[in-house]
Amino acid sequence: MAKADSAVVDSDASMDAVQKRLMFEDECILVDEHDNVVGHESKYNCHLMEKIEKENLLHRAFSVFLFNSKYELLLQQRSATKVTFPLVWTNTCCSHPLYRESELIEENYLGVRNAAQRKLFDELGIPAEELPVDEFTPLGRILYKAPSDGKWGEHELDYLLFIVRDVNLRPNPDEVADVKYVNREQINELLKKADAGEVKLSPWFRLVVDNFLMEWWDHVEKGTLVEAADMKTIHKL
Ligand code: DMA
Ligand code: MN
Repeated sequence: MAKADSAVVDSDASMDAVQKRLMFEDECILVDEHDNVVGHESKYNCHLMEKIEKENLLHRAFSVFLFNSKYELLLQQRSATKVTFPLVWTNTCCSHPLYRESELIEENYLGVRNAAQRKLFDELGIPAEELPVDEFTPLGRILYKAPSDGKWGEHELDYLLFIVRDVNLRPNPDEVADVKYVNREQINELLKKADAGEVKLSPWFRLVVDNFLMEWWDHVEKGTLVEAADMKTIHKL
């Protein structure tokens, strides 16, 4: 076995069994920089930094921002067993639409909405009935690359979905270490702590916070989210 291959196998041996299964079962959607579907690839390969760099692999993703009726944002801390970005605090739920018919539907962003509904149940135990797919408002798309550790990272075209809804939570410990609702002041405190190195935030959450979140939060409160949507631009951040 070549040296590089044996290194891959060695570090995979310590990977959490649930996360490892998803790495091979989940088939992500490959896109070009304009979000045209160009193929599919395992979640495992899509997140290997070496492969991302060599083959310029870019995959489609989504990030949900869920607010309650007090307009507080639900954050999650990723579980310690996540392969990428363990224990970082981030927005409500993130994952990938998969290369399957129901999640490839582009009309009305239905594929991404279906994937969001699926993962909000898997990660946070929120029943699908509490999250009708029509209630997600897609606000924009960002394209970013971020290393996690030496081997793993992200290179995604990420759909940002907002939803205002009171829900019942049953977080799945395989995915989520902790959850909390935060208001704007609490987000600002969290940013200060992150800047001081006291907590870790995910890179994509930080990009959304720094570029869009406060303005979009105004729209959440005014009930004017659709006015904030720009689904034409792909923001390269
Ligand atoms: C991937 O999230 C998506 C973004 C926007 C980073 P993830 O690593 O939580 O995916 P999954 O829940 O499928 O492991
Ligand atoms: Mn990803």
